[in-house]
Formats: sequence, structure tokens, C-alpha cells
Amino acid sequence: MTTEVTSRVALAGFRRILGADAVLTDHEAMAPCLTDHRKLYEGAALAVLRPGSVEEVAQLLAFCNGTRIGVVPQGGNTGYCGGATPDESGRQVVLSLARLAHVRRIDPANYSLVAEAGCILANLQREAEAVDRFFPLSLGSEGSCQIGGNLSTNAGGLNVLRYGMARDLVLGLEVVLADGRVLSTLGELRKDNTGYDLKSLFIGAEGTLGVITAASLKLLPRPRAIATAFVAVRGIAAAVDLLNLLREASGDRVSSFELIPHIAVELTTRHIPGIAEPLAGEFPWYVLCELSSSRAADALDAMLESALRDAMDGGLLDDAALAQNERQRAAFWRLRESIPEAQRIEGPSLKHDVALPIGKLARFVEEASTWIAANLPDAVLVAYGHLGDGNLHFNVNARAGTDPLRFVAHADEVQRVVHDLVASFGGSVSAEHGIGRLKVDELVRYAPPVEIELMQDIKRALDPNGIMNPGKVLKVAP
Ligand code: FAD
Ligand code: 2HG
Ligand code: ZN
Repeated sequence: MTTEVTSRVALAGFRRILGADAVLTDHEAMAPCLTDHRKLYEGAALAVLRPGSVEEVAQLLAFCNGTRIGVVPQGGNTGYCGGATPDESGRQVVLSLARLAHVRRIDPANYSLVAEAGCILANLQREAEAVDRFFPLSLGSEGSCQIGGNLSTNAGGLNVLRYGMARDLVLGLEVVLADGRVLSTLGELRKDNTGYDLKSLFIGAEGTLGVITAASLKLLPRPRAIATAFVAVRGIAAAVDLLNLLREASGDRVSSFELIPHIAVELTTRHIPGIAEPLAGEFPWYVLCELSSSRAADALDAMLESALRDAMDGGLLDDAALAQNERQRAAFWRLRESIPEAQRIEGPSLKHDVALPIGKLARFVEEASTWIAANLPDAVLVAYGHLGDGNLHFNVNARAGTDPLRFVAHADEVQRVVHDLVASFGGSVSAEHGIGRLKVDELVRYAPPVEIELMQDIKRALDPNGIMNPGKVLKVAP
């Protein structure tokens, strides 16, 4: 697709398949789809395509495969690694899933739901609740991210400790392959050992192997008892000990365990209206923890209070506030979920989404923050995240008044130091946000060569013409 004429032919093909209204070419209409949430990339596109059915997606991919047009699937466009943004060539198309947004089936007796890829995550949570069930995937972006995007990034979020990553909630998938064939494993079975687990290939593939058009998802019993506390812990090692103590004391009812540094409390209270300090004193590290149970009769508040008292006696914490009602619980969570936004308002930040064996988190933070303090005087460390999963957002913000361009110029150097340290601790340089375009080189650097070779083999087998999200995840197109 390099000439004016072939672009015109392509656009005519898209309009034939979708009708003119679902083919956006006007720059203003396309603009929101051509950049990523973090504004790291600014791409261009031949068109933004908005199919309204699986058949239309299939016809589009068959057409793009035949004409070698790169296809960039896009969900809610909240991804952190530039995976949903087209490159700068203007020769790719963005394929928006927004119009595939129906819940096809919901079966409370089977604890399952079949949803199209464009369903907004928060809507699925509500659909489940309406039939007295629970869909546990929960992230700060749930009001705009889509289930197709969640599965394509294998999203994590706030409840992984209890319920697992997005992958763990999938019973089946419907996927349009690069050549337009439709793979449907949309069954609602919990047991199915008939051959290779093909659906797993597309989960976390970030749109490089096919387009997810629908998913069959697990539902769970709805939590009916919840206890939540905001706790000032005596450091990260103490937080890990507290997690173990709570798991034991509660019969493993801990569903969230989030680490929050004081700087994050300061940023959210300063930048986000209506957020207040949960505790009177000032402490370096906090944990937002939650116990939940599907048994209404479980006395979780008493259980949590007694466990926290033991932890205080054992020197793990200095203070704690138990949410007394739903309003207070929501306020604690609002603080936690607003940290990325508060960080964004504060100014440029260098983000590192890393995972480590949980017992090594404290030493990692100590070593990495010592390096930051010694080498980046303009930086403020904002390290927070899903401690219960060993997942830290080891983010570094520019100190107020720092020249943003000068600060961001350190990104590669800081990333190398942080990621090398993560690797030396046996960790991962992408815990939950994926690879996208941002971490393509990092994947090559840290993944064992055999893993990369196998990924390339799979890519070649499923997408021999390299049309699916070119340049994302894997460096070289087939
Ligand atoms: P997009 O950004 O549109 O796309 C992401 C990738 O998936 C791209 O590569 C795209 O090509 C591909 N894709 C999208 N839809 C499809 C499809 N149907 N078929 C094939 N490929 C597709 N992430 C976490 O894991 N945990 C968090 O706690 C978390 N919190 C966040 C909080 C905020 C405030 C924000 C802004 C983001 C957060 N994220 C988090 C990141 C982001 O929300 C997730 O990665 C989310 O899963 C992306 O979904 P999306 O629909 O926006 O996907
Ligand atoms: C979260 O946990 C998200 O809030 C965003 O994954 C993390 O902004 C970040 O670095
Ligand atoms: Zn996160």
C-alpha cells in the first residue's frame, strides 16, 4: 500500500465491506485512535475501521491479508505500552472493536458469561452483579478498557492475588485469524482437554496473532462480606510478613494487598479533588488490604481487626484504619486507583512495571532506590503496586521544577539499571502491562533465545504475511 491509487483501492474495499460510515478517514475523527494513553507515540493510519459483526472483522482481515495491510486492533486504548497505536507510516489500519459490545449469553447456574470483545470491563462487572454473580477482574481503567483489550494484554489489576490474571478467567475465545478464518472455542466448559489449548495463544498476544471478537468468561459467587483497611506498615519486608499473617489468620480470604508509599498519598491528596489522608500521622509505607468472602455471616471486620492487632504487637505496623462503611472503603480505593492520574498530573514519569519473587521485593526496592537517589537528584520515587502479586510499579517522577525533556532523557539509562536489577533477582520486566511497542527490545534482551524463537515460529504459523499488529511484541516481522 504505498501509492495513492492503492490506498484508494484499499479504502474502497473497506467501504464495500463495512459501509462508508464505519470507515473513518477524517483526521479529527481518527486522532484519538492514533495516539496512546500515555502519549508516548503518535501514529498515522489509512483509516480507522469500526466493524459491527464478527463476519465484518473476518472479511476485513481476509482483505488486509490479501493486500498486505497491517492491522492494529484497538480496544479502550488504555494500554501502557503503545500496543494499540499504529506506526507512523500511514499504511496501517486501526481496527476498533467498540461496536462489538454485546453480552451474548449469561448463565448464572453455570457461573459463566459470553461477551463480545468491545464490552467495557465495568459493564461486565455490572452484568454479573445483576444476576448475583461476580466478575473479579478490576483495574483503575475499568470504566473505559474493553474485555478484548484485557485479554489481549492478559491484564492483572487489583484482585489477582485471589482470582488470578485475565487469563485465569477465560473458558473460551472467539478469534478471527489473520487470513479471515474464525476460530471459535466459545464453549462454557471448565474441563476440556481435547488437544492443544489454542485459546491461550491469543491471551496476552497483544493483537499480534489474531483479533479476539468474543470470550466466554468465568463468574464467581458474589462477595457478601468485605473488610478493608489502610495500614501504615514498617517497610516492605514487614508488609510481606503482614500478608502472610493475614492469609493464615483469615483462612486465605485476602483478595487485595496493595502497597502505597507516602508520596502517592501526598500526590493524590494534592491533585485529585475529594481525596483525604486516611491516617492522621505520616508514615513511609502503607498497605491497602481487603478480605472478602461469599458468606455474609463471615465476621471479616473482627477477623481483620484482630489480625492487625497481632501484627502491631509483632512490630509489623504502626497504625491502621478499618473502613467503617462502604463510603470509607470506596474512599480508600479511590486513593489507590487515582495514583496513576495523580502521577500524570504531577509531571513526567519513568515507569517500570516489574514482578519479583515476593520475598525479594524489599531488597530490590532498597537497591534500586539507592541507585536512583545517588544518580538522579531530580527524581522522586513513586513505587507502588500489587504487592500481593509481587508486582511493583517502580515509577520515577520528575521533581517539581525539573526540565521535563532533560528528565525524560534519562529514561533508557534508568530502565537499563532497573531492569538489569530485576533480572538479577529472577524477576520480570513486564508484569501486567505487556510488551507493545515500548518493550520490544527489552523482550529480546531478557527472554531466553528459545522463547523468542518459539514465539517467532508461532507468529509465522498464524500470521505468515505479518499483518497482525506489525512491530509489536516481536521485533522482526516474518
Ligand atoms: P488497548 O489499549 O486498546 O489495547 C491493548 C493491546 O491489546 C494492543 O496491543 C491492542 O492491539 C490489543 N487489543 C485490544 N483489543 C484487542 C482485541 N479485541 N483483539 C486482539 N487484540 C486486541 N493494566 C493492568 O494490567 N493492571 C492495572 O491495574 C491497570 N491499571 C490501569 C489504570 C489506568 C488508570 C490505566 C490508564 C491503565 C491501566 N492498566 C492496567 C493498563 C490497561 O488498562 C490494560 O492493559 C487494559 O487491559 C487494556 O485494555 P484496552 O481495551 O484499553 O486495550
Ligand atoms: C495500576 O496498578 C496500574 O494502577 C497503573 O497498573 C500503573 O501507572 C502505573 O504505572
Ligand atoms: Zn497495576
